[in-house]
Amino acid sequence: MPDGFEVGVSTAAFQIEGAVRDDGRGPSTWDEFMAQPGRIADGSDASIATDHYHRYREDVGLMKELGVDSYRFSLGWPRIQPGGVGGANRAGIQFYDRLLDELLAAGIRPMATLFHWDMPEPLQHKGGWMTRDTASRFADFALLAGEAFGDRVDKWVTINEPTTVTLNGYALGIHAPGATLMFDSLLSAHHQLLGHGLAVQALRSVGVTGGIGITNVHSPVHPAKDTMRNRAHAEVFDLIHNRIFADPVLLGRYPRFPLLSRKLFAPLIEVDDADLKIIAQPLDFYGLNYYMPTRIGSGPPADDTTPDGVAAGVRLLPFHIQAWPEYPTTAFGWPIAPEFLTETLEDYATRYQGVLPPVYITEGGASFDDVVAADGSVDDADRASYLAEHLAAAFAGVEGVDLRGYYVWTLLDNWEWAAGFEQRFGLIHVNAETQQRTPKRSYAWLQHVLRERR
Ligand code: IFM
Repeated sequence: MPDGFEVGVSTAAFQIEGAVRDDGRGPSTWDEFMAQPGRIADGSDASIATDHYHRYREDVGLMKELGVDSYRFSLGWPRIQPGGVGGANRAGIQFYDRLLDELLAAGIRPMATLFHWDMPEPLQHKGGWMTRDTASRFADFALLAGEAFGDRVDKWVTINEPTTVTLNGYALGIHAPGATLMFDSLLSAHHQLLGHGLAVQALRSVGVTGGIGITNVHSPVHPAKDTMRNRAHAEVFDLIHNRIFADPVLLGRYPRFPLLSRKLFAPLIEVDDADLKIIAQPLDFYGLNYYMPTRIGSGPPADDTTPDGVAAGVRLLPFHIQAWPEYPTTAFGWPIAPEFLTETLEDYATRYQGVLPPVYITEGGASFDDVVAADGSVDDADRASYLAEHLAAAFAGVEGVDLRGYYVWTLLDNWEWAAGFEQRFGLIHVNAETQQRTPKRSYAWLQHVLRERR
């Protein structure tokens, strides 16, 4: 492990906190979505989740025992600003005050994400990220958070994976808000990026002491066949998944769109230059989530399955995502391919040479069908290997990227959005009925690695 390399664990408010009706929290877009029949694979909801809201002390204790340097979590927007406008909900602020103080007392540096997908419902009803005004509302929320926690947060992430929000939430309807706008959803990408830029300005205006960045999820894209058509489709996927989110932030412009698909990208071609200036705020670091590569084939898919769920809209596309039979897969069916973490870093080194701030892998991890033994233990050797291979790739790094850390997704088995409790990514098993936490073998393995380095 390189000297000073930061190892952390990463979570998100809605996936772990529960207590959705406690202490003045308002409903969020996900509260509404998860209540709709058929949206969540196992019919579950996140109203209790892992009850972290009440058990945060125990959870921080487990992180301390694990020996991580930092903890990435998200601030629940509807907990802090229930209606999405106006002043802060005192009880919401107090919860994160307690969490931050507990972390600092445990010697763990806090990384706080402002938006990890739980938007206050009233803002969603006004169109959510399809509405330009939401970007300004988000900046107001950033201001409240900066004022309240700016003296203690070590790193701020404005938005987590705007790609997933646009593609799964607004294009395909797999995630909240369940819209199926296909390419028209690209406006939600622009508004999130604008919200990011305005939030950076807001945090700086209140003088937060921590660094500020954004987190994008990157998937290296490969054509299934080396044909012109296939390469063109892979390029479109690379644009919608990767480049339209990273280029404006790091280069201050949207990528050049291929002539034949320019019409699809119209919402991003017509944007004002002033917006791009706001989006390209100087950053202290850049967050990258890496899970898997994507292989793109030409022609519509044979069925409606995507890596995150089922979406009828994918049949309308002229391309489809193909499997990687040469790699083992996680329980989600995602290929386990650490060499593509290296390729992700190489993509960034090439594309953003000279403008890339220090990088943190803000998420990486895998879901597996863990088996709980009769004595309650979970021998998830597959997760430990996954982490060993991906951490090794991160430690090796690539030239041109100042990689400073890796955050494991995730601390606890949690509520995995549309998959409900079916996909388990945690280092710690959580019994859904008793909420009992049991560290898995992967936890013990990481603990050992972290102890050895000292
Ligand atoms: O659980 C999610 C997280 O909220 C965002 N990144 C991907 C994870 C695994 O799907």
